[in-house]
Amino acid sequence: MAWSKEETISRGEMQGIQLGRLQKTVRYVYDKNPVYRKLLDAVGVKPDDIRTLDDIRRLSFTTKQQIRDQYPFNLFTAPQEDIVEFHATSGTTGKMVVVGYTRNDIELWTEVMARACTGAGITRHDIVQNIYGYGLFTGGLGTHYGAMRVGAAVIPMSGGNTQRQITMMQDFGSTVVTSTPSFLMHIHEVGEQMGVDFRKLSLRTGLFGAEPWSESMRQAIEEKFGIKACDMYGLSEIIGPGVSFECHEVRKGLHINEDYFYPEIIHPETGEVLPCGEEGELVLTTIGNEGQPLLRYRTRDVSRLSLKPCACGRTLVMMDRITGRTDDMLIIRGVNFFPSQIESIILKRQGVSPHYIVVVDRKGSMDEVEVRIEVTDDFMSKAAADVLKGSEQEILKDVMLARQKVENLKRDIKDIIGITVKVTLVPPGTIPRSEGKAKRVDDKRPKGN
Ligand code: DLL
Repeated sequence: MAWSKEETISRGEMQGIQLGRLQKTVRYVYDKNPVYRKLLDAVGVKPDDIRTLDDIRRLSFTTKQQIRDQYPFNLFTAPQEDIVEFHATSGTTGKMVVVGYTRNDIELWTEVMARACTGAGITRHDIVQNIYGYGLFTGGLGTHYGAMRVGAAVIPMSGGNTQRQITMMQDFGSTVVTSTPSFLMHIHEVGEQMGVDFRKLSLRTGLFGAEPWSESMRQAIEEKFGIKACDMYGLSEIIGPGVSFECHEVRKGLHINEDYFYPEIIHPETGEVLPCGEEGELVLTTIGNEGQPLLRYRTRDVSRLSLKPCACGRTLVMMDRITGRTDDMLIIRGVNFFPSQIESIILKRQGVSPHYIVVVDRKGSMDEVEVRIEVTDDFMSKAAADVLKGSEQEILKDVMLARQKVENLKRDIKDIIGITVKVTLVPPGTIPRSEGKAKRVDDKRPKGN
Protein backbone atom coordinates (compact mmCIF):
# COMPACT_ATOMS: atom_id res chain seq x y z
CA MET A 1 0.00 0.00 0.00
CA ALA A 2 1.32 3.39 -1.00
CA TRP A 3 1.27 6.31 1.46
CA SER A 4 -0.37 8.85 -0.85
CA LYS A 5 -2.63 8.75 -3.86
CA GLU A 6 -0.17 10.62 -6.11
CA GLU A 7 2.03 7.50 -6.07
CA THR A 8 -0.48 5.52 -8.12
CA ILE A 9 -2.06 8.06 -10.51
CA SER A 10 -1.98 7.83 -14.32
CA ARG A 11 0.83 9.37 -16.40
CA GLY A 12 -1.56 12.01 -17.73
CA GLU A 13 -2.64 13.06 -14.25
CA MET A 14 0.98 13.16 -13.09
CA GLN A 15 2.04 15.32 -16.02
CA GLY A 16 -0.83 17.70 -15.28
CA ILE A 17 0.40 18.13 -11.69
CA GLN A 18 4.00 18.52 -12.85
CA LEU A 19 3.22 21.18 -15.43
CA GLY A 20 1.16 23.26 -13.00
CA ARG A 21 3.88 23.07 -10.36
CA LEU A 22 6.68 23.76 -12.81
CA GLN A 23 4.92 26.89 -14.09
CA LYS A 24 4.31 28.04 -10.52
CA THR A 25 7.95 27.43 -9.55
CA VAL A 26 9.39 29.30 -12.52
CA ARG A 27 7.08 32.26 -11.86
CA TYR A 28 7.92 32.18 -8.15
CA VAL A 29 11.71 32.22 -8.58
CA TYR A 30 11.47 34.83 -11.35
CA ASP A 31 9.39 37.16 -9.20
CA LYS A 32 11.17 36.61 -5.89
CA ASN A 33 14.84 36.03 -6.57
CA PRO A 34 17.06 38.47 -8.50
CA VAL A 35 19.73 35.83 -9.15
CA TYR A 36 17.18 33.58 -10.83
CA ARG A 37 15.59 36.47 -12.72
CA LYS A 38 18.98 37.28 -14.20
CA LEU A 39 19.59 33.63 -15.13
CA LEU A 40 16.19 33.33 -16.79
CA ASP A 41 16.58 36.66 -18.59
CA ALA A 42 19.97 35.49 -19.86
CA VAL A 43 18.32 32.57 -21.70
CA GLY A 44 15.38 34.75 -22.73
CA VAL A 45 12.74 32.82 -20.81
CA LYS A 46 9.78 34.49 -19.10
CA PRO A 47 7.52 32.47 -16.77
CA ASP A 48 4.71 32.53 -19.35
CA ASP A 49 6.96 30.73 -21.85
CA ILE A 50 6.60 27.48 -19.88
CA ARG A 51 3.57 26.01 -21.63
CA THR A 52 4.45 22.31 -21.78
CA LEU A 53 6.71 20.04 -19.74
CA ASP A 54 9.20 19.97 -22.61
CA ASP A 55 9.66 23.73 -22.19
CA ILE A 56 11.78 22.86 -19.15
CA ARG A 57 14.57 22.30 -21.69
CA ARG A 58 14.63 26.03 -22.34
CA LEU A 59 15.92 26.60 -18.79
CA SER A 60 19.63 26.44 -18.12
CA PHE A 61 21.14 23.96 -15.68
CA THR A 62 22.02 24.84 -12.10
CA THR A 63 25.30 23.51 -10.69
CA LYS A 64 26.73 22.97 -7.21
CA GLN A 65 29.20 25.75 -7.95
CA GLN A 66 26.38 28.19 -8.65
CA ILE A 67 24.84 27.42 -5.26
CA ARG A 68 28.22 27.94 -3.59
CA ASP A 69 28.71 31.22 -5.40
CA GLN A 70 25.50 32.46 -3.77
CA TYR A 71 26.63 31.34 -0.29
CA PRO A 72 24.94 31.41 2.11
CA PHE A 73 21.43 32.66 1.31
CA ASN A 74 21.36 34.41 -2.07
CA LEU A 75 19.55 31.58 -3.79
CA PHE A 76 16.85 31.52 -1.11
CA THR A 77 13.55 32.51 -2.62
CA ALA A 78 11.48 32.64 0.56
CA PRO A 79 12.04 35.57 2.94
CA GLN A 80 14.29 34.85 5.93
CA GLU A 81 11.38 34.98 8.39
CA ASP A 82 9.72 32.06 6.59
CA ILE A 83 12.79 29.81 6.89
CA VAL A 84 12.44 27.40 9.82
CA GLU A 85 15.39 25.02 9.36
CA PHE A 86 18.81 24.94 7.75
CA HIS A 87 20.87 22.06 6.49
CA ALA A 88 24.22 22.01 4.73
CA THR A 89 26.87 19.79 3.23
CA SER A 90 30.57 20.44 3.33
CA GLY A 91 32.06 22.07 0.25
CA THR A 92 35.33 23.01 -1.35
CA THR A 93 37.58 25.46 0.51
CA GLY A 94 35.25 25.57 3.47
CA LYS A 95 32.21 26.97 1.63
CA MET A 96 29.22 24.84 2.39
CA VAL A 97 26.21 24.17 0.23
CA VAL A 98 23.42 25.59 2.36
CA VAL A 99 19.71 24.76 2.14
CA GLY A 100 16.84 26.58 3.86
CA TYR A 101 13.43 25.03 4.47
CA THR A 102 10.14 26.81 5.04
CA ARG A 103 7.42 25.20 7.13
CA ASN A 104 5.83 23.96 3.88
CA ASP A 105 9.16 22.47 2.78
CA ILE A 106 9.40 20.53 6.04
CA GLU A 107 5.87 19.30 5.42
CA LEU A 108 6.80 18.27 1.87
CA TRP A 109 9.93 16.52 3.15
CA THR A 110 7.93 14.71 5.83
CA GLU A 111 5.43 13.61 3.19
CA VAL A 112 8.04 12.20 0.76
CA MET A 113 9.87 10.51 3.63
CA ALA A 114 6.59 8.99 4.84
CA ARG A 115 6.24 7.55 1.33
CA ALA A 116 9.78 6.12 1.56
CA CYS A 117 9.11 4.63 5.00
CA THR A 118 5.84 3.11 3.79
CA GLY A 119 7.71 1.82 0.74
CA ALA A 120 10.07 -0.02 3.08
CA GLY A 121 7.07 -1.46 4.90
CA ILE A 122 7.44 0.70 8.03
CA THR A 123 4.23 1.24 10.02
CA ARG A 124 3.09 2.57 13.39
CA HIS A 125 3.93 -0.79 14.90
CA ASP A 126 7.65 -0.32 14.24
CA ILE A 127 10.52 0.86 16.39
CA VAL A 128 12.91 2.69 14.09
CA GLN A 129 16.54 2.95 15.16
CA ASN A 130 17.64 5.96 13.17
CA ILE A 131 21.41 5.75 12.78
CA TYR A 132 21.72 8.56 10.21
CA GLY A 133 23.59 11.54 11.66
CA TYR A 134 21.46 14.30 13.19
CA GLY A 135 22.73 17.80 12.51
CA LEU A 136 23.46 19.71 9.34
CA PHE A 137 23.42 16.39 7.46
CA THR A 138 19.88 15.77 6.20
CA GLY A 139 19.82 12.01 6.86
CA GLY A 140 18.94 12.12 10.56
CA LEU A 141 16.12 14.64 10.68
CA GLY A 142 14.60 13.75 7.30
CA THR A 143 14.25 10.11 8.29
CA HIS A 144 13.02 11.14 11.73
CA TYR A 145 10.21 13.26 10.26
CA GLY A 146 9.04 10.55 7.87
CA ALA A 147 9.16 7.71 10.39
CA MET A 148 7.20 9.78 12.93
CA ARG A 149 4.63 10.69 10.26
CA VAL A 150 3.83 7.02 9.62
CA GLY A 151 3.42 6.65 13.37
CA ALA A 152 6.52 4.59 14.14
CA ALA A 153 8.48 5.13 17.36
CA VAL A 154 11.85 6.67 16.50
CA ILE A 155 15.04 6.13 18.46
CA PRO A 156 17.16 9.14 17.42
CA MET A 157 20.50 7.38 17.81
CA SER A 158 22.47 9.35 15.21
CA GLY A 159 25.77 7.86 13.99
CA GLY A 160 28.71 6.41 15.95
CA ASN A 161 28.43 4.68 19.34
CA THR A 162 28.69 1.25 17.76
CA GLN A 163 28.34 -0.77 20.94
CA ARG A 164 25.43 1.29 22.20
CA GLN A 165 23.70 0.83 18.83
CA ILE A 166 23.88 -2.92 19.42
CA THR A 167 22.61 -2.59 22.99
CA MET A 168 19.65 -0.53 21.77
CA MET A 169 18.81 -3.08 19.08
CA GLN A 170 18.80 -5.77 21.76
CA ASP A 171 17.09 -3.91 24.62
CA PHE A 172 14.58 -1.72 22.76
CA GLY A 173 13.74 -4.43 20.23
CA SER A 174 14.25 -2.16 17.23
CA THR A 175 12.40 -3.55 14.24
CA VAL A 176 13.87 -1.14 11.66
CA VAL A 177 17.33 0.30 11.10
CA THR A 178 17.99 3.36 8.97
CA SER A 179 21.67 3.83 8.25
CA THR A 180 24.43 4.03 5.69
CA PRO A 181 25.06 0.47 4.48
CA SER A 182 28.75 0.68 5.40
CA PHE A 183 28.08 1.64 9.01
CA LEU A 184 25.56 -1.16 9.46
CA MET A 185 28.17 -3.61 8.21
CA HIS A 186 30.61 -2.20 10.72
CA ILE A 187 28.05 -2.68 13.49
CA HIS A 188 27.82 -6.29 12.37
CA GLU A 189 31.58 -6.79 12.60
CA VAL A 190 31.70 -5.39 16.11
CA GLY A 191 28.60 -7.37 17.16
CA GLU A 192 30.03 -10.61 15.82
CA GLN A 193 33.09 -10.19 18.03
CA MET A 194 30.71 -9.71 20.97
CA GLY A 195 28.90 -12.93 20.01
CA VAL A 196 25.68 -11.20 18.90
CA ASP A 197 23.46 -13.05 16.42
CA PHE A 198 21.65 -10.20 14.67
CA ARG A 199 19.28 -12.61 12.97
CA LYS A 200 17.79 -13.45 16.34
CA LEU A 201 16.95 -9.79 17.13
CA SER A 202 13.61 -8.15 16.25
CA LEU A 203 15.00 -6.33 13.20
CA ARG A 204 12.97 -6.95 10.05
CA THR A 205 13.66 -4.14 7.61
CA GLY A 206 16.07 -1.30 6.84
CA LEU A 207 16.25 1.89 4.81
CA PHE A 208 19.72 2.48 3.42
CA GLY A 209 21.37 5.22 1.40
CA ALA A 210 23.55 8.34 1.47
CA GLU A 211 26.36 6.47 -0.31
CA PRO A 212 26.71 4.10 -3.26
CA TRP A 213 26.08 0.45 -2.45
CA SER A 214 25.61 -2.64 -4.56
CA GLU A 215 23.37 -5.64 -4.96
CA SER A 216 26.00 -7.83 -3.26
CA MET A 217 26.09 -5.45 -0.30
CA ARG A 218 22.29 -5.75 -0.11
CA GLN A 219 22.53 -9.53 -0.07
CA ALA A 220 25.17 -9.42 2.66
CA ILE A 221 23.04 -7.10 4.83
CA GLU A 222 19.90 -9.17 4.28
CA GLU A 223 21.71 -12.38 5.22
CA LYS A 224 23.63 -11.07 8.19
CA PHE A 225 20.69 -9.27 9.76
CA GLY A 226 17.79 -11.34 8.47
CA ILE A 227 16.05 -8.20 7.17
CA LYS A 228 14.80 -6.68 3.92
CA ALA A 229 17.14 -3.89 2.82
CA CYS A 230 15.60 -1.04 0.79
CA ASP A 231 17.46 1.69 -1.04
CA MET A 232 16.65 5.38 -0.58
CA TYR A 233 18.19 8.23 -2.52
CA GLY A 234 18.36 11.96 -2.05
CA LEU A 235 20.62 14.96 -1.78
CA SER A 236 20.62 18.02 0.44
CA GLU A 237 20.34 20.49 -2.42
CA ILE A 238 16.99 19.01 -3.50
CA ILE A 239 15.48 18.09 -0.08
CA GLY A 240 17.70 15.46 1.59
CA PRO A 241 16.66 11.78 1.70
CA GLY A 242 13.29 11.04 0.09
CA VAL A 243 13.86 12.02 -3.54
CA SER A 244 13.33 8.35 -4.43
CA PHE A 245 12.91 5.04 -2.65
CA GLU A 246 12.48 1.33 -3.21
CA CYS A 247 9.39 -0.63 -2.31
CA HIS A 248 10.02 -3.62 -0.07
CA GLU A 249 7.87 -5.85 -2.28
CA VAL A 250 10.07 -5.60 -5.38
CA ARG A 251 13.38 -3.81 -4.55
CA LYS A 252 14.39 -3.39 -8.20
CA GLY A 253 14.83 0.33 -8.75
CA LEU A 254 13.69 3.43 -6.89
CA HIS A 255 10.34 5.23 -7.26
CA ILE A 256 10.95 8.96 -7.77
CA ASN A 257 8.63 11.36 -5.98
CA GLU A 258 8.21 13.05 -9.34
CA ASP A 259 5.25 15.19 -8.30
CA TYR A 260 7.84 17.17 -6.28
CA PHE A 261 11.14 16.43 -8.03
CA TYR A 262 10.99 16.44 -11.83
CA PRO A 263 13.70 14.14 -13.24
CA GLU A 264 15.63 14.24 -16.50
CA ILE A 265 18.65 12.24 -17.66
CA ILE A 266 21.26 14.11 -19.66
CA HIS A 267 24.48 13.30 -21.45
CA PRO A 268 27.09 14.52 -18.93
CA GLU A 269 29.27 16.14 -21.57
CA THR A 270 26.85 17.58 -24.11
CA GLY A 271 23.93 18.29 -21.76
CA GLU A 272 21.57 16.71 -24.30
CA VAL A 273 18.43 15.21 -22.74
CA LEU A 274 18.49 11.43 -23.19
CA PRO A 275 15.44 9.25 -23.78
CA CYS A 276 13.96 7.09 -21.01
CA GLY A 277 16.06 3.97 -20.54
CA GLU A 278 19.42 5.51 -21.39
CA GLU A 279 22.07 5.94 -18.75
CA GLY A 280 23.34 9.44 -17.98
CA GLU A 281 23.46 12.17 -15.35
CA LEU A 282 20.36 12.73 -13.26
CA VAL A 283 19.03 16.30 -13.34
CA LEU A 284 16.31 17.30 -10.90
CA THR A 285 13.97 20.29 -10.76
CA THR A 286 12.15 20.95 -7.52
CA ILE A 287 8.53 21.75 -8.27
CA GLY A 288 7.26 22.11 -4.73
CA ASN A 289 10.07 23.67 -2.70
CA GLU A 290 9.77 27.23 -1.40
CA GLY A 291 12.97 27.92 0.54
CA GLN A 292 15.46 27.35 -2.24
CA PRO A 293 13.87 25.88 -5.37
CA LEU A 294 16.36 24.55 -7.91
CA LEU A 295 15.81 24.49 -11.66
CA ARG A 296 17.44 21.63 -13.56
CA TYR A 297 20.01 20.85 -10.88
CA ARG A 298 22.87 18.68 -12.12
CA THR A 299 23.22 16.03 -9.43
CA ARG A 300 26.35 14.46 -11.01
CA ASP A 301 24.82 11.09 -10.08
CA VAL A 302 24.58 8.51 -12.85
CA SER A 303 21.34 6.59 -13.29
CA ARG A 304 18.64 5.60 -15.79
CA LEU A 305 14.86 6.19 -15.79
CA SER A 306 12.18 3.62 -16.48
CA LEU A 307 8.43 3.86 -16.91
CA LYS A 308 7.85 0.12 -16.61
CA PRO A 309 5.02 -0.61 -14.18
CA CYS A 310 6.07 -1.95 -10.78
CA ALA A 311 4.29 -4.89 -9.18
CA CYS A 312 3.76 -2.81 -6.03
CA GLY A 313 1.22 -0.68 -7.91
CA ARG A 314 3.10 2.61 -7.81
CA THR A 315 3.12 4.43 -11.13
CA LEU A 316 5.91 6.86 -10.25
CA VAL A 317 8.80 6.88 -12.72
CA MET A 318 11.62 4.63 -11.50
CA MET A 319 15.36 5.19 -11.43
CA ASP A 320 18.13 2.60 -11.27
CA ARG A 321 20.28 2.57 -8.19
CA ILE A 322 23.07 5.14 -8.59
CA THR A 323 25.94 3.57 -10.50
CA GLY A 324 28.53 6.33 -10.22
CA ARG A 325 29.25 10.04 -10.41
CA THR A 326 30.39 12.29 -13.22
CA ASP A 327 32.73 14.23 -10.93
CA ASP A 328 35.39 13.19 -8.41
CA MET A 329 33.26 13.56 -5.27
CA LEU A 330 34.01 10.77 -2.82
CA ILE A 331 31.56 9.42 -0.27
CA ILE A 332 33.27 7.75 2.65
CA ARG A 333 31.12 6.42 5.49
CA GLY A 334 28.31 8.66 4.27
CA VAL A 335 30.48 11.79 4.28
CA ASN A 336 30.89 13.61 0.97
CA PHE A 337 34.04 15.43 -0.01
CA PHE A 338 36.15 16.43 -2.96
CA PRO A 339 39.94 15.85 -3.25
CA SER A 340 40.22 19.61 -3.83
CA GLN A 341 39.19 20.19 -0.20
CA ILE A 342 42.26 18.26 0.91
CA GLU A 343 44.36 20.17 -1.59
CA SER A 344 43.34 23.50 -0.06
CA ILE A 345 44.65 22.26 3.31
CA ILE A 346 47.93 20.96 1.87
CA LEU A 347 48.58 24.26 0.12
CA LYS A 348 48.40 26.10 3.44
CA ARG A 349 51.04 23.92 5.13
CA GLN A 350 54.79 24.37 4.76
CA GLY A 351 57.21 21.55 3.96
CA VAL A 352 54.71 19.60 1.83
CA SER A 353 54.17 20.00 -1.92
CA PRO A 354 50.83 20.10 -3.77
CA HIS A 355 51.52 16.62 -5.17
CA TYR A 356 49.18 14.27 -3.41
CA ILE A 357 46.88 11.34 -4.00
CA VAL A 358 43.86 10.16 -2.02
CA VAL A 359 43.89 6.37 -1.77
CA VAL A 360 40.58 4.76 -0.84
CA ASP A 361 40.45 1.12 0.18
CA ARG A 362 38.11 -1.17 2.03
CA LYS A 363 39.23 -2.87 5.23
CA GLY A 364 36.56 -5.36 6.22
CA SER A 365 33.35 -3.46 5.57
CA MET A 366 34.71 0.01 6.27
CA ASP A 367 36.16 2.35 3.69
CA GLU A 368 39.50 3.84 4.67
CA VAL A 369 41.28 6.83 3.28
CA GLU A 370 44.99 7.45 3.09
CA VAL A 371 46.30 10.77 1.83
CA ARG A 372 49.82 10.45 0.43
CA ILE A 373 51.59 13.78 0.18
CA GLU A 374 55.05 14.54 -1.13
CA VAL A 375 57.35 16.54 1.14
CA THR A 376 59.19 19.43 -0.51
CA ASP A 377 62.71 19.15 -1.94
CA ASP A 378 63.95 21.51 0.80
CA PHE A 379 62.54 19.36 3.54
CA MET A 380 64.00 16.24 1.96
CA SER A 381 67.48 17.68 1.36
CA LYS A 382 67.70 19.00 4.92
CA ALA A 383 66.75 15.54 6.24
CA ALA A 384 69.22 13.85 3.87
CA ALA A 385 72.02 16.23 4.87
CA ASP A 386 71.37 15.54 8.56
CA VAL A 387 71.56 11.80 7.93
CA LEU A 388 74.85 12.21 6.06
CA LYS A 389 76.26 14.38 8.82
CA GLY A 390 75.26 11.65 11.26
CA SER A 391 73.90 14.25 13.64
CA GLU A 392 71.54 12.20 15.80
CA GLN A 393 70.01 15.26 17.39
CA GLU A 394 69.19 16.83 14.02
CA ILE A 395 67.82 13.56 12.62
CA LEU A 396 65.60 13.24 15.66
CA LYS A 397 64.39 16.81 15.13
CA ASP A 398 63.55 16.02 11.49
CA VAL A 399 61.61 12.93 12.52
CA MET A 400 59.69 14.91 15.16
CA LEU A 401 58.94 17.62 12.62
CA ALA A 402 57.63 15.10 10.10
CA ARG A 403 55.44 13.48 12.76
CA GLN A 404 54.11 16.86 13.78
CA LYS A 405 53.29 17.64 10.15
CA VAL A 406 51.36 14.40 9.80
CA GLU A 407 49.37 15.11 12.98
CA ASN A 408 48.59 18.69 11.90
CA LEU A 409 47.47 17.58 8.46
CA LYS A 410 45.27 14.85 9.97
CA ARG A 411 43.67 17.36 12.30
CA ASP A 412 43.09 19.95 9.56
CA ILE A 413 41.58 17.35 7.24
CA LYS A 414 39.31 16.06 9.99
CA ASP A 415 38.21 19.63 10.74
CA ILE A 416 37.24 20.29 7.15
CA ILE A 417 35.81 16.99 5.93
CA GLY A 418 34.79 15.44 9.23
CA ILE A 419 36.45 12.04 8.97
CA THR A 420 39.77 10.70 10.18
CA VAL A 421 42.19 9.81 7.42
CA LYS A 422 45.67 8.32 7.43
CA VAL A 423 48.33 10.78 6.26
CA THR A 424 51.60 9.47 4.80
CA LEU A 425 54.48 11.71 3.76
CA VAL A 426 56.38 10.41 0.75
CA PRO A 427 59.63 11.59 -0.91
CA PRO A 428 59.47 14.24 -3.66
CA GLY A 429 58.75 12.90 -7.17
CA THR A 430 57.21 9.60 -6.05
CA ILE A 431 53.57 10.39 -6.84
CA PRO A 432 52.94 9.72 -10.55
CA ARG A 433 52.55 12.92 -12.60
CA SER A 434 49.90 13.17 -15.24
CA GLU A 435 50.08 15.08 -18.49
CA GLY A 436 46.42 15.93 -18.47
CA LYS A 437 44.05 16.03 -15.55
CA ALA A 438 45.91 15.08 -12.37
CA LYS A 439 44.82 11.78 -10.90
CA ARG A 440 43.85 12.69 -7.36
CA VAL A 441 42.03 9.54 -6.37
CA ASP A 442 43.15 5.94 -6.39
CA ASP A 443 40.01 4.01 -5.55
CA LYS A 444 41.02 0.46 -4.69
CA ARG A 445 37.60 -0.58 -3.46
CA PRO A 446 36.17 -3.62 -5.24
CA LYS A 447 34.03 -2.46 -8.16
CA GLY A 448 30.30 -3.02 -7.94
CA ASN A 449 30.48 -3.02 -4.16
O1 DLL B 1 23.14 11.76 1.51
C1 DLL B 1 20.84 12.43 1.71
C2 DLL B 1 20.48 11.06 2.16
C3 DLL B 1 20.52 10.75 3.49
C4 DLL B 1 20.09 10.09 1.24
C5 DLL B 1 20.16 9.49 3.94
C6 DLL B 1 19.74 8.83 1.65
C7 DLL B 1 19.78 8.51 3.00
P1 DLL B 1 24.02 14.51 0.76
O2 DLL B 1 24.85 14.40 1.97
O3 DLL B 1 23.78 15.85 0.18
O4 DLL B 1 22.59 13.93 1.03
O5 DLL B 1 24.66 13.56 -0.33
C8 DLL B 1 24.03 13.40 -1.58
O6 DLL B 1 24.95 11.16 -1.79
O7 DLL B 1 24.29 13.11 -4.70
C9 DLL B 1 24.67 10.77 -4.09
O8 DLL B 1 25.93 10.92 -4.72
C10 DLL B 1 24.87 10.12 -2.73
N1 DLL B 1 23.73 9.25 -2.38
C11 DLL B 1 22.67 9.55 -1.61
N2 DLL B 1 21.84 8.48 -1.53
C12 DLL B 1 22.39 7.50 -2.29
C13 DLL B 1 22.02 6.16 -2.62
C14 DLL B 1 22.29 12.63 1.41
N3 DLL B 1 20.92 5.59 -2.15
C15 DLL B 1 24.82 12.44 -2.45
N4 DLL B 1 22.84 5.48 -3.47
C16 DLL B 1 24.08 12.11 -3.72
C17 DLL B 1 23.96 6.03 -3.97
C18 DLL B 1 23.59 8.00 -2.84
N5 DLL B 1 24.37 7.28 -3.67
